[in-house]
Amino acid sequence: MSAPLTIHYHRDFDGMVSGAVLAAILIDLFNDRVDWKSVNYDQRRDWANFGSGTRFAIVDFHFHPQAAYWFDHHPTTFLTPELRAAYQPSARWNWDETSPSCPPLILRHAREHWGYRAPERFQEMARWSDVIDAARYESVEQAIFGDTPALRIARALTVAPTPDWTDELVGAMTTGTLEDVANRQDVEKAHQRASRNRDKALEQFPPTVLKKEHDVVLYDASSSKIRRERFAPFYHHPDVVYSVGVIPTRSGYHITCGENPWNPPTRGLHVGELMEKYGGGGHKAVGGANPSSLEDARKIAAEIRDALVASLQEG
Ligand SMILES: [Mn+2]
Repeated sequence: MSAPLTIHYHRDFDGMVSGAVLAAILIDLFNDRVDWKSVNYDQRRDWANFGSGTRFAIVDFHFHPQAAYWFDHHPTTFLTPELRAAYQPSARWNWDETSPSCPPLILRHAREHWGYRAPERFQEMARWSDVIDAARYESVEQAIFGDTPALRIARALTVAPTPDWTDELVGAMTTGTLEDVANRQDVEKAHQRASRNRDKALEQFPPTVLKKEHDVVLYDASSSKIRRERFAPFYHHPDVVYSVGVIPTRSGYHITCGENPWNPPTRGLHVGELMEKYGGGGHKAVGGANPSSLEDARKIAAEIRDALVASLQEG
């Protein structure tokens, strides 16, 4: 019998569902022995030796040529051109950067290559993965206050009590529904704590606003005392088209800029390309940069705000 397979999954909602779905499929169809463990960005540093001497799979994370199974949807999945060249779609590998999240492509692959029929609970998890990973919420209220089981779990993840907590939840997802997982006492407790953080963040946002004019809101939330809620700018200012802000990171400051998903620009700039001018990047709708000082971050955020206003006025 072959060695057990470890599924390394990205530690977020769609990564966890990906891990659970692949584990259940491999157990179901191939009677494989599997376990699972989250992978994080620090592990990219020695990527060539990742998993060395073990049998492993990777889901919702960077391509690795030794992976027995690999599935991802991130456009940035290949760390080098050599790794890009080493990838070919196969019976065990698939990459689809058009997929809003990773689980649907695993389910599709399993159906097409292995004749797998996914139970409704996995289809439900895949649908919510798309909503959460691609921020396809119906409204800003749903993004912030939505309390379906998937959204409760996703919010609970923001206050994970230990790094391996997600491994336990992935295990629960292999056998239960989203509702079963969301109703666990530890998830409920984390969700309550995360909801209190959210309420605090919403309360703290208004005084950070520096300027709100011409459909763009500019804010400075660089103080480490300010809690962050990703969509707070659009909750308080649903009429704006863009938000630009400065926020703290573990080691410095970050400029974050994005379209309002519920009031997007009719034309508008490519935010990621705008950020590239400042050493950052991103997609059309959202991007960021990490200037070297707070002073630079503030100056650049104001410049970006001006560029967005100008682009909207060109209309
Ligand atoms: Mn992910």
